[in-house]
Amino acid sequence: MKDKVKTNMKTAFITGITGQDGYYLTELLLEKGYKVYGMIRRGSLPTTDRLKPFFDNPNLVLKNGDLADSAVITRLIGEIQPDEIYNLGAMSHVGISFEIPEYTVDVDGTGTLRILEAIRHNGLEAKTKFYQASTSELYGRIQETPQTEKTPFYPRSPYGAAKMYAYWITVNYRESYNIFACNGILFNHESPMRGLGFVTRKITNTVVKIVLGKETQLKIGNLDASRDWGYAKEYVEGMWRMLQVDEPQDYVLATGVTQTVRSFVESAFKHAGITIEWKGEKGTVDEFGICTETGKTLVVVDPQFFRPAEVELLIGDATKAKEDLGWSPKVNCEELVGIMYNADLEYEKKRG
Ligand code: NAP
Ligand code: G4F
Repeated sequence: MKDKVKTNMKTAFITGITGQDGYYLTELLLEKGYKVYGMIRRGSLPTTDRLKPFFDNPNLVLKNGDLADSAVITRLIGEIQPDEIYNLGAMSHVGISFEIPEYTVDVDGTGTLRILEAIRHNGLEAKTKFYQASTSELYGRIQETPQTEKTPFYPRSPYGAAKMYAYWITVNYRESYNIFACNGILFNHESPMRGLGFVTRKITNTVVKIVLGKETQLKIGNLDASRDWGYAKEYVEGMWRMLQVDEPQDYVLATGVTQTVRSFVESAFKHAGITIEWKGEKGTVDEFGICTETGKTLVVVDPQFFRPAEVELLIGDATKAKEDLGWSPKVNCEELVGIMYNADLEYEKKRG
């Protein structure tokens, strides 16, 4: 019986396992009884902090590698012979992609090709299912609202352009070699596991630090950008479902509701019992936010966070995922702010 369980155990290979989505996907797949192999990069400090809760689980195996290294990817996929590959690894910061564009296309674009070629090289076309972490950044300067799987792409950053290559090479390998390969076109999804460089986590973490007296101000970029923000834990369930259906297809995952950065800021301060009033000229570097009770300036606009080209508005339509996969998100943005704020409060109190 024990052997039978082992034989039926599915094997997944995850790139980007140390990131936000890697954490939640690992949790989900281990709960489902998968053997999970994750590719990690060597850093001067450990990169595996998020995965600590799973360190004792014998079904999690971590292997060194990099999306820039085809030899390692080909070897690992040959050794592991995975049933499912989730390609979450990426230089995922849109703003930073303007500073390191060539590296971004190598990892986010060519890195995807390296995995698809490794599937072919190892003769795994009929066995291994492939998930590509595509993004709403593909829509960039949006061509219609809301955005669906059929909306034309118009990326606005080196990151978006690199992910556009990854999107199409995934479609191409599905059509050319009959690989079960899907793109999940995921709109922004956040959580307490979100990196501190992304706007939502930066906001909840800084607001908590202001409350605890560790910081005095939130320095922010474009307050009027609008995003369709969902909860990451729910989105990894959608990734998994994409690989469980009969036909490989591309799916949008989104909440269908959009909010400005400005309203996210107001909402995070509201959780701290602080009401923000905006002063100065709206939408300029002269705008700032004060606490209505104390008159203190708590939010300032800092142009270092502006981008050479901006994606102003994203709002997704996930009807196809609802109909085919039975996937629909439950946590709304207000609840998400609460989840992140409370987690940051615990985190910052522990750090002292
Ligand atoms: P994240 O937290 O920034 O994690 C990125 C992961 O990629 C980390 O594990 C990172 O490893 C790894 N990575 C970076 N460069 C690599 C390289 N050269 N080789 C191998 N691995 C590398 O991102 P996330 O939010 O979890 O997002 C997961 C994926 O979904 C990314 O591809 C992202 O572009 C895409 N996506 C995210 C969202 C979102 O809203 N979160 C929406 C749409 C699409 P280290 O820990 O070593 O840096
Ligand atoms: O949180 P962000 O950096 O996320 P962005 O650019 O939307 O990208 C994220 O979502 C994509 C899905 O659409 C993923 F593909 C990508 O990997 C990443 O996870 O910025 C959100 C908005 C932008 O308009 C940005 O200009 O917030 C604006 N913003 C304003 N002030 C800021 C800041 N962004 C950051 N990171 N830091 C600021 O201080």
